Amino acid sequence: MSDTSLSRRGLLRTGALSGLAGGLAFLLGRRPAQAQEPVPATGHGTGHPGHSANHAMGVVDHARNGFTPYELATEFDYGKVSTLPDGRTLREFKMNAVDKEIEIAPGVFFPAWTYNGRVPGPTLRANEGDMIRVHFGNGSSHPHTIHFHGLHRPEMDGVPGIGAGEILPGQRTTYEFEAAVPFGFHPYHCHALPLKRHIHKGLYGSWIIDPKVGRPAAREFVIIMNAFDTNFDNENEIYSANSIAFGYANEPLQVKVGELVRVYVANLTEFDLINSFHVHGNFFNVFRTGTKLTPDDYTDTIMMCQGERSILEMRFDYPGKYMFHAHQSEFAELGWMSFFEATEEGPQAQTAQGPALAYCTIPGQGGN
Ligand SMILES: [Cu+2]
Repeated sequence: MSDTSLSRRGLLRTGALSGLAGGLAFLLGRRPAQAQEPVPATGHGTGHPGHSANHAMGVVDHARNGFTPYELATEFDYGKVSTLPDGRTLREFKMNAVDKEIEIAPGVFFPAWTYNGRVPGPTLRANEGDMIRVHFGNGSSHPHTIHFHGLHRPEMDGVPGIGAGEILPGQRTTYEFEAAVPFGFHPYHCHALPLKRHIHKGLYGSWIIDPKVGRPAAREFVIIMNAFDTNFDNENEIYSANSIAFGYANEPLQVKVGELVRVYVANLTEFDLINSFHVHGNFFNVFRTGTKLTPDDYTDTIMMCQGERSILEMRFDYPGKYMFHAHQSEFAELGWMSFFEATEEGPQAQTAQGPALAYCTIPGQGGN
């Protein structure tokens, strides 16, 4: 490979990528907000390349991507809702595979395959027991499928050779699930071959099945841990929470001090065996796969294989910024580094981060 290609080792060694260097500068070089005793100059911490307090060394063009990091974390697609003759709720979703170049770090473009033009794909949401129809059209240049984790008939599994099998470019199919079960947090992804390439190119997302009894109202975020092999050497160069390197370091996820925060975390990283989620200054309850209403653990770090997921619940007791990141330090340095920011007043509707509330009660469910 040439010296000028974007290699993982090269990035780690030189910090040559301005956006990543900028992100790191932001993380390493920012000054504490409150006054502190001056530290005598020793030479340490000065003159290091990349240790500038200025993190505006490049920004991702979210408008060009067609989505913002905040939207990826907080938008839910409840589908088109109707009532079946037997009284059950039917939710219909539209999913299209689209080839689309996305900017994953300032100036770093990735030729993605997407569901509905975004990576990760839309977060679909239903209530336990709803009938689900997903109308899938392949507007991409390669055969694709959607394979949903959940309970369903084999012919609706979205794998090659069974049921509709691979959907060719220009073709359509409908995946129908007689009941959204089990409640929890589940991934979906393309299962066309070669599988690792189809997943890695961006064809994945998640769906939430809310339990019939509901969950306590909370501020909710979806975090898909993913990564990008930008030079196609089967090794990732960029890591992220929801595709944008340092996306939530530059624009922290806003929460209100003391409120319940629920984070749906899944690992869809290809090429690496595991990924992990670690929060600073806090601990969370872990609901593995979200399929029970009692927590499985109380910790500050979880690790996941590809396809694993958990629902995390926590509260932030003090105002300020709380780092969260992969506890594989190398992943963190290559983009999977983020912040929650807790304030007494909570997110304000007029901020760039949109509406103040993102509570979980959904149309068709009691409490809304
Ligand atoms: Cu595919």
